[in-house]
Amino acid sequence: MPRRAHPPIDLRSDTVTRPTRAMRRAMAAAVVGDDVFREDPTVRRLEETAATLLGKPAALFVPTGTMGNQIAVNVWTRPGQEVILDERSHILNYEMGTMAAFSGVLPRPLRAADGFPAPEDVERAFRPPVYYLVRTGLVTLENTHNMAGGTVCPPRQAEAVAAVARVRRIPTHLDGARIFNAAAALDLPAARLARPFDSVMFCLSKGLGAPIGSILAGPADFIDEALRVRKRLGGGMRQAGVIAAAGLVALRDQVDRLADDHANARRLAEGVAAIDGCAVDPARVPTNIVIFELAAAGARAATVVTRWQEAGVLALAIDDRHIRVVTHYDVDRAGIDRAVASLARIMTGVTGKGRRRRA
Ligand code: TLP
Repeated sequence: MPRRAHPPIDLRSDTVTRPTRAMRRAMAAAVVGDDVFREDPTVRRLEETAATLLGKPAALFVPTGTMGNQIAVNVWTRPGQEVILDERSHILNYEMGTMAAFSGVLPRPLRAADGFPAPEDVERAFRPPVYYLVRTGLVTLENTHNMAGGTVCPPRQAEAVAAVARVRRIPTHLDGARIFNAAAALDLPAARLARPFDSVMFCLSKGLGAPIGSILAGPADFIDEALRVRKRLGGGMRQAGVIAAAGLVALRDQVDRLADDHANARRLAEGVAAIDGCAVDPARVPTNIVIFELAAAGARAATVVTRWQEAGVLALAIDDRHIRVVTHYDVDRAGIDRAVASLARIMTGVTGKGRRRRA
């Protein structure tokens, strides 16, 4: 096997980031206690910091984004109710049917081009108040929207969706796994994007680079109940300060550099758009996720991903024609350029095309 000049360029997800040196130092030095007794000072400090950043009264540290979302679904709903969400949302597609299995609720998926249902569509999805019809228990939005390509919800649209729910006293939850990416793209505080929603989840373990952990934030009585549900799910952790310490560093050091990941994603999209047989509109890449289409006849995503991997670049085939790449702080601009150059060579092999089009 020839030795590779560079380590692999891992663009499968921003979850692959490894803790920074500052995070490892903070983890080693963390003051800890038993968090099931709520005695871990580092966890409590992280929860307070996160609540403040999101403009919510309280917050809870949870092991994963999935658990944070599913706790919210469980606390807000009753079995037999419907949850209104986008048809490509993470809660519906990538959380293993937990809303049905654990909370006994039905999804009510809506279609939306950018991943954000219009307030009129949400309004239409509410059933008339007739006793024998199913009731809506929760409305959720995802921002940024992963499978729509890291799209950012216009704040007015989020406010309008939350407003139609509020009129009917239906709670709202934001899957804000990448809310800080949305905030960076809009140059607004995350609290502004969280404001319309009763509860919000965000991940420390994605672009912010912490090794483990997410935050669920909302009203104090909601978080009291969320604490019980977290324990029920087996998410009560003990000396969790060792990981919360990394989360605190993530919030201190990593938020302001997310814009670099966005610039790299745009650069990657521009490079990919210039390759024959690949299609993506770089103007529609606002954050760190690029989903491009294989437009050339005969090109299959799985084949291209395998060849790219052989060349040292990791990406995800999301269906037969689409490939997702995600930028993060472990891949710099030079890595992005190498990834694009290698894709151009592969596309030449796959389609006989692949030459870079002249601008
Ligand atoms: N997303 C992961 C995969 O599960 C797809 C990724 O690589 O993007 N909400 C959103 C919008 C997410 O993108 C994810 C993870 C989650 C929730 C769940 O977070 P975890 O993986 O911590 O359970």
